[in-house]
Amino acid sequence: MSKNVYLPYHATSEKAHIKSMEQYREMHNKSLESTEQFWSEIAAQFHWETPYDINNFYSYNFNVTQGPVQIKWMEGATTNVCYNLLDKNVRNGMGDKVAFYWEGNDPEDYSKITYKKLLEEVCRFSNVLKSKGVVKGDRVAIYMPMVFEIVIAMLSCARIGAVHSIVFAGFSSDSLAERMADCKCKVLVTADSVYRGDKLLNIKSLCDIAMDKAKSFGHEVSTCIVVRHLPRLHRSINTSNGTNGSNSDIIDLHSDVPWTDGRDYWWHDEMDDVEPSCYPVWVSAEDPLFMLYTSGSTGKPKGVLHTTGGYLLYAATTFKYVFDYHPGDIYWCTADIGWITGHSYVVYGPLANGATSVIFEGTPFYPDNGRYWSIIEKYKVTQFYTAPTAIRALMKFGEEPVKKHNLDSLKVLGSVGEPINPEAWLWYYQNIGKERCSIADTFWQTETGGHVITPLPGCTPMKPGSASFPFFGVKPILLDESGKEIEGVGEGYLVFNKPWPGMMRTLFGNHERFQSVYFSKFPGYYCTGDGARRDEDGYFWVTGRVDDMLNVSGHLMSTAEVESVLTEHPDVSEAAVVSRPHPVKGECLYCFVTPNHGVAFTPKLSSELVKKVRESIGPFAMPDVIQHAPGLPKTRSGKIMRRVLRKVAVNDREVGDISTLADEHIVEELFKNRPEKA
Ligand code: 6R9
Repeated sequence: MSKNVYLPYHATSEKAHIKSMEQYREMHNKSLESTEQFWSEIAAQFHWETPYDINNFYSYNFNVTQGPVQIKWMEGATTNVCYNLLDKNVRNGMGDKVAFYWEGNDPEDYSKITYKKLLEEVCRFSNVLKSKGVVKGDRVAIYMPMVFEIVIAMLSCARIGAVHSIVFAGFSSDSLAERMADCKCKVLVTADSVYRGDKLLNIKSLCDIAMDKAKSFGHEVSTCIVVRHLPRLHRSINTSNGTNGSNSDIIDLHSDVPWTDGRDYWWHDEMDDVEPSCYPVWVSAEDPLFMLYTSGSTGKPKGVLHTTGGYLLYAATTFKYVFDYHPGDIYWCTADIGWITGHSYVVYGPLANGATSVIFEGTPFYPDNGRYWSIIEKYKVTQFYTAPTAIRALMKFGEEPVKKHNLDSLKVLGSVGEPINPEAWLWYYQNIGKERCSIADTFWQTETGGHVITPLPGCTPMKPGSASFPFFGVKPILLDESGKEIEGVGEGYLVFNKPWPGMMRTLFGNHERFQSVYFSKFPGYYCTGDGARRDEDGYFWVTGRVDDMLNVSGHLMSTAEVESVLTEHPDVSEAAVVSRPHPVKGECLYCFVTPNHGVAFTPKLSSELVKKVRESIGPFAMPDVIQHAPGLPKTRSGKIMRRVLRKVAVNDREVGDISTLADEHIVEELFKNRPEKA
C-alpha cells in the first residue's frame, strides 16, 4: 500500500456495521452478483402495501442503440415514503424521539421536533395541499430557508404522491421562475424572509417576481403558501440584544410582505383549519418522489427525477453504512436542503433510519467563526457532514476557534461536493477529528441519488483525497477516449454500466435529453461527466469534471449558463468563462468579455456584469474576475479554445499547441490584458 494511509477509528470499528475490508468485499460482491437478494433483504425492513416480486426485482437498459434507456426497481410494488419515515417509526415506539433539533441563525433561537409531532404536522400540511387541489403526480415548488416547514412540506408531498421540486433559496428569482415554469408547479411553498448571518433576505418578494416571470413564460402558479418566519426572528432578537438588526427593521418588513389575495396564504392560517391526520396515498415504487434541478452544460437546468422505492432503499442504506449510524447518535449535515445532499442526507436517509439530526439555519461564520464547533459541542454531534469549501474557509481562522469547544462526541466526519484536497483533509482529520474519527469522502451526484464511491468508517483505510471504493451495488468503470475499459491502474472517464436502486430515472419531461446527456457518449454506460484515476491499491481518485462545468464552493454550474447571462448585457458582444483554482472555493469564475464594437471596457461595465450574474443566477455564482478580451481564441471552426483561456486565467504562458487558432496573436493580447488584481 502506498503512503498516506490512515486507519479508521478503532474504537468505533469494533461496533461498526462493517468491521473489515474482507466483510466489505464480501458484501460488495454479493450486491453485484446477487443483486435481488442483497436489496430485497433491505427492502424487507420497510413497509410495502403491495409486495415486490423477487423474480422481477429490477430491470434496465443502458444501451441507447438497443432501445430507450430505462431503469426500474420493484415495479408493481406499492408503498409510501412518508409512511416509512414517520408512521413506521412512530408505530415502532419512537414517537417521542427527537427527529430534528433546529438551530437558528441566532444562537438564542432553537427548537426541536419529535417523530410524532412531525407526523402530525405533515398530516396537516398534506391536508392543506389537498385543499389547494394538489393531487398525486402534481408538482409543488419549494423555495425556503432551513426551517422545519421545509421538511414538513417535502414529506407532505410524498404523503399524497405529489412531486416536490425544491429550488435552493440562494437562487435568484430568474432561476426560480425558469424552474417553476419548466416543472409547471401548481403550488409554491416559501417563507416571508430569513436572516443569513446579519443579512435579512426578503424571499417572498423574490417569489413574487419569480411568479410574475413564470407567467411571462406561460405558466401560472395558482397558490403560494408562506411560512411566517419573522416572529421567530423577532423573539430571538428580543433575547439577543438586537445583534440581528433593529426591531424597527422587522416591523417594517413584516407589514411589507407583498401579498396577492386569492393566491397567497399564510401557512399558519391554513394549518389551523385542517385535520391532524391524513391517510397516505400508496404509490408505485416507480412513481416519482421528487425532482431537483442541476446545472446542464448547455445552460438549461436539468430536472433530475427520482422515484419512490429505489431511492428510499438507497438513501436509507447509504446513510446507515457511510455514517456508520447507530441508535443514539446525533447526526448533523450542514448542507442546505435545497441541494441533493440535503434531500438524501438531511431528510430521507436519516428519517428512514429513525435518526436524530440537527438542522442549522445559519452560516459557519455567525456570530463568530466557531459556530460549527459550538453546535457540535451543544448537541454532542457524533457524525458531522460538510463540504471541503467550508473546511477550507474555516481552516483560515486556525485552531483557536476549534480549541474553545469540546468535540469529543465526534466519531465520523463526512465530506461532499468536490474533491477534498489533502491539506484540507488533514486539517479536518487532525483538528476536528483529533486523529480519532474516520473521514468519509463521499463522491456522488444529484443524478446518483446517494453516495456511489466512499470509504466506510471503521473499515476502509483512508487516503487523503481519495473517495476510495464503491458502495454496495455500484461498480465504477474507467473508459479511455475510445470507449475502451481501462483495467487496473489508469485514468479515464468515470462511468457505470449497471444501475443501483437510487439512481435517477429520467430528466423531467425530457427523456431524449436524459439519453443524450448521460448515455450517448459511450453507449451502454451512464457517464458521470467526471474523470477519475484508479491507483495501485484500487482506490478511486475523482479528478473533477471533464465537461464545461464548474464547481464553485460545491455548487455545480455550467460555463454556458454564466456566459449567456454576460452576453445578455447590451454592451457585451461575446463572453467566455473558465474555471480557475481558488484556495477556498475550490474553483472560481474567470470571465473574458468582448464589448460591442465602439464600446469601452470600463470598471462600471465590469461591476455591472458581476452584479448581473449575481442577480440572475445567485450570489454563489459571483465572478472573481472579469477581463477585457478584445477577441477570443477561436479555432477556424469557431470553437473557443478554453484550455488557452484557462492558462491566461492562471498566468501560465505554457499554452501548448495553438496552431489551429484562427488568430494566434489574440493569445498574447489576452496575457497583456490580465487585470492587475487578477
Ligand atoms: C452530491 C453533489 C456533483 C459533482 C460531481 C463531482 C463533484 C461531489 C465529490 C465530487 C470529488 C467528491 N463531487 N462530491 N468530486 N469528490 N467527494 O455534490 O451533487 O451538486 O450534483 O454535484 O460534484 O464533480 O459530478 P451535485
